[in-house]
Amino acid sequence: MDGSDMIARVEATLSELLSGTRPQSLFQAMRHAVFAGGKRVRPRLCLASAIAVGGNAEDAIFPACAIELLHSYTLVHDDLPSMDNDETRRGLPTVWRKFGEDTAILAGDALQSLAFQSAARSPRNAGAIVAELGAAGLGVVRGQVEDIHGDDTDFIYRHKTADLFVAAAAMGGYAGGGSSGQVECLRRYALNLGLAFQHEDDIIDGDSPFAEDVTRAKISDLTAAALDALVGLPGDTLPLETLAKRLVGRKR
Ligand code: GRG
Repeated sequence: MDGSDMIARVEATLSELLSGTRPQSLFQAMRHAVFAGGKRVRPRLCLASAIAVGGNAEDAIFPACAIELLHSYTLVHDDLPSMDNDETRRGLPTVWRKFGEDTAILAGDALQSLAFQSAARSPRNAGAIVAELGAAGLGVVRGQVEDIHGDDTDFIYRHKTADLFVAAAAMGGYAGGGSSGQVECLRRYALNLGLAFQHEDDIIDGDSPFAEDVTRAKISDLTAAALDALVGLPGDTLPLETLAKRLVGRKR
């Protein structure tokens, strides 16, 4: 099965996980959050990490869905009036704008719970995968609080953005049956890629805290460090290499 087939499997599994009907507004809000055109970066990272340790991407489908569900919850809550107060995301009304603030809070909560249910259904190493997801969930909140109330850019990027990348890769590594040393290599890859991704996001949004040439140099160094971390992994690392190259220089 190639990469697009595997992402189609993730989409189908997400649909199944989100197929609840009652209360209708809750599930509509959750589906709006998950099926509104996200790039699926974290699930791709998770599946490709299972392959990089010599495992099977199929075993990483539930973890891949789990990390996308957690990511979706963070976006729903980040858009709320009490946080970023955003009215649109991906060219569509945000969940709170379309379904109300109360439903958006609850839809985010429910997406997070569903993420843990999905992680627990991993056919291999479910306990480690659930723990990894929990660490990322705490990490992203630490990053968000620092973003709202502090000013440590390194801390914010490390936790608000890179923690979910690190968890996606580690979860894929565990699902693929990787050793702890191999999972460490995946974490190093994902940390550097996550930081590069955030710097690229700043350029796309035009709000980089550094001059553009400084940011470009950082992205280049971080991408090189990410690729370097893959050396020695026992499986096919091409999907992770391709992902890194695509994310750097992307348009959205
Ligand atoms: C509310 C706990 C909590 C956390 C919010 C996700 C987040 C933290 C804030 C959103 C704003 C932001 C710039 C986050 C950094 C990570 C990032 C660039 C998220 C967007 O990820 P993409 O580009 O989104 O993968 P798509 O739309 O493709 O799913």
